[in-house]
Amino acid sequence: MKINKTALITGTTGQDGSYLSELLLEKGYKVYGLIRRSSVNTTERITHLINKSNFELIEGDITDSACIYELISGIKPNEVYNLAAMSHVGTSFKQPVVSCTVNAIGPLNILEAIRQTSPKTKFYQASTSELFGNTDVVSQSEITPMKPNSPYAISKLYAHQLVNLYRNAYNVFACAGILFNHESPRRGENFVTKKITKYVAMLLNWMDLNDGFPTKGVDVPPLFLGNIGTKRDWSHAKDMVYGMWLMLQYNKPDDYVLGSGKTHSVENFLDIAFAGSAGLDYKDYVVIDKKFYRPMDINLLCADSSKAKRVLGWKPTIHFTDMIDCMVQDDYEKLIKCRD
Ligand code: NAP
Ligand code: G4F
Repeated sequence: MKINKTALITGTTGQDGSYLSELLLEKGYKVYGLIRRSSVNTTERITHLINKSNFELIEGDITDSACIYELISGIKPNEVYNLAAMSHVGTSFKQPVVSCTVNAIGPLNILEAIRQTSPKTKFYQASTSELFGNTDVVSQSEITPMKPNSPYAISKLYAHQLVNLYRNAYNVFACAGILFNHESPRRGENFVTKKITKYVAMLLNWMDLNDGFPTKGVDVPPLFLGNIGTKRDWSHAKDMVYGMWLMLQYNKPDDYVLGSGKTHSVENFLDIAFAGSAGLDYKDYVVIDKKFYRPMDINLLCADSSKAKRVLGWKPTIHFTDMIDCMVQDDYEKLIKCRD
């Protein structure tokens, strides 16, 4: 059944924005995607959507209150999904002001524009499991105390609290999805999962073209990584964007944790990607480089998504190892295409 609704997605050129755009277009939405001005092309993840009649890209930046005000008052969309962010935790230590401006002031601009000009618009905010910091709670839920420990997480906490404020003080239908890590072939290049799967694909490609196994430092450069002892709860981005949509379809606004409920170390991820996909031992290729350590990190994240399951009927469908396989496979296919 087709739904005649309009949605504005910020961060539409990003991993989640591209999958959410696909999902909403499939559901019959008119989708407006916010895209910021860049000197290079940033539409790689949404090239296949650009000529669709219900998809329109609008140039703008969430830190520009005038631009956001004009946009929301003009379109008055049924739903706004704020996915735009400076989303790299490590980078936020080096660019704290930009992180704060985009991740905290950006959503404030959107919520104010909604409150002043389009109060019936429903709002989704991309909150994060980083909000929990290093907690003693083994499985983190909506009621777990938040102890953010990076500029990224602190800026996201401001936005998370805004959602609560605008919901309670102004009756805005605002939801925050406290999402745990999620990955896909469209994951940004400098996140740990993508660094690993891209490297494994490069090894597979080398083995196709040569006899035997590549030697680190001779045939291939090492894979430089930081702290591989930390643990994350990883899901596939496609499952997560479906959960975002469900939150705005429910009859009452609320916050929800989304995650798989299973935790793995970066080292586990390495093992599966190297041994499972290529029959190789990651220890032969990885070099630990302090450059990739953060001033503070989170040791362990693991989601308790029982509320989302109970209220929204949400559950992840793509298994951790299948997600790794499909990321390696996709990176490998891209390399094969480059051979011709
Ligand atoms: P991503 O791939 O890094 O995408 C971020 C998007 O934000 C890009 O489209 C980027 O545009 C855009 N953007 C950045 N600054 C902007 C600005 N000032 N104005 C307008 N757009 C701007 O992130 P993602 O992985 O899809 O994550 C989506 C959201 O979920 C983010 O808010 C992230 O913090 C949050 N989150 C992600 C995860 C995860 O594991 N992926 C987990 C929890 C929460 P360009 O293409 O021009 O850079
Ligand atoms: O892949 P990461 O950079 O993801 P991180 O920091 O968990 O953040 C992601 O998930 C959050 C949700 O929990 C989102 F809010 C956020 O926007 C982002 O999508 O790092 C994962 C772990 C960290 O402990 C990091 O220190 O991997 C460790 N790591 C080890 N070597 C590395 C590297 N991380 C990166 N990016 N690069 C490395 O070389």
